[in-house]
Amino acid sequence: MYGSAYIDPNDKFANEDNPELMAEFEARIERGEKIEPKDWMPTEYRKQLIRMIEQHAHSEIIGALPEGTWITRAPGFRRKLALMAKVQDEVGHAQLLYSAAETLGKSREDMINDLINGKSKYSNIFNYPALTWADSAVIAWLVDAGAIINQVANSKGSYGPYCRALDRICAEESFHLKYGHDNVVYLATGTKTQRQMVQEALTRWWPPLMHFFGPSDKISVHTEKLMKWKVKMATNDDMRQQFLNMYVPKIWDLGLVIPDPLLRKNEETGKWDYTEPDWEEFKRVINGDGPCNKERLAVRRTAEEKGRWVRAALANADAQYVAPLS
Ligand code: BYC
Repeated sequence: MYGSAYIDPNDKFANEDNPELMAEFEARIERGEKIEPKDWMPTEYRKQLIRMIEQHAHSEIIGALPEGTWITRAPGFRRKLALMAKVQDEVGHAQLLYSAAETLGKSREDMINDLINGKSKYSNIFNYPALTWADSAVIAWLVDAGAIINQVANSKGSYGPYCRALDRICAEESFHLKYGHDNVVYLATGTKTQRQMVQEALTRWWPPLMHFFGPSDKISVHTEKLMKWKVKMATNDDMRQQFLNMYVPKIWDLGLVIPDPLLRKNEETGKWDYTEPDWEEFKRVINGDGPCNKERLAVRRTAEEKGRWVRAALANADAQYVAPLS
């Protein structure tokens, strides 16, 4: 139904682990070479990449939903156009990432099924509602900022198709960031009601933003292996620190209050001190029990069902097929 991957996942050679091949593979990574789809790679590297790229792709299509609900209610035509373009970009990012994951041997159909059946994860942050226009502004500024920090780092990684997709995504995200910043500045320098609205949105999104970079390094499961293979180029805590370093001063400049009484730059360590995020809430949300998980997956299931005839028509799977009129 979907375009299929060109690599054969049943190819024994492609999946078999072998010490000599492993040594050469690790030497290539050490030299900073890119691994390409038809190159030998260890099974675990392939599995980890599929897991991470697939989750990233799901995050992009699910991530289009909270902001997407504001397209019809955007304040003014220019903002509506800009938001439509942004949401369309996010869905395009998912397409790039699904294609990158397919090169590793998992079909797009399997990935989508795993998403809608709740087997695959996607970013915690999109399981919260965008209650006001200011929420969409905070997402576009700060969630995209967090995403850029993660993606710029990982675009220097070892798997060619993922790195090339990230390069292209980052170029588009940098426009999203400017769009989001412009919206937040407008509200933060506006009327009392507008300032209050953006403050409330920031207060709502701060805890999920702190979760966005993943669990602290002390409890992260995959970081060590992924960094060894240069799939991940910075730890979760390093990315969180980089985000705080770049964006806390900008948020404070706007007169906004970050809802964390412990947040401050520690002059001795050169790092930001902050309240430890609630990792129990994080676990609940990423395992399907956040405020909007059910709603988000229901939308994807509906899209999947309603889009079936389009994919069938495109694949020319059934020449007799007649599209429903309503
Ligand atoms: N949310 O060992 P760890 C966007 C899971 S979209 C959910 O540290 P890892 C945008 C993790 O999967 C871009 N789950 O994991 C779109 C693992 O569980 P499993 C979003 C998370 O992989 C529209 C477990 O926790 N960015 O920006 O080493 C509009 C242990 O974690 C999260 C990406 O997807 C999370 N936040 O590192 C606007 C980036 N964090 O799989 C904006 C790609 C952790 O063992 N992903 N988990 O069951 C990554 O870079 C890495 O996967 C992470 C986590 C840094 C997120």
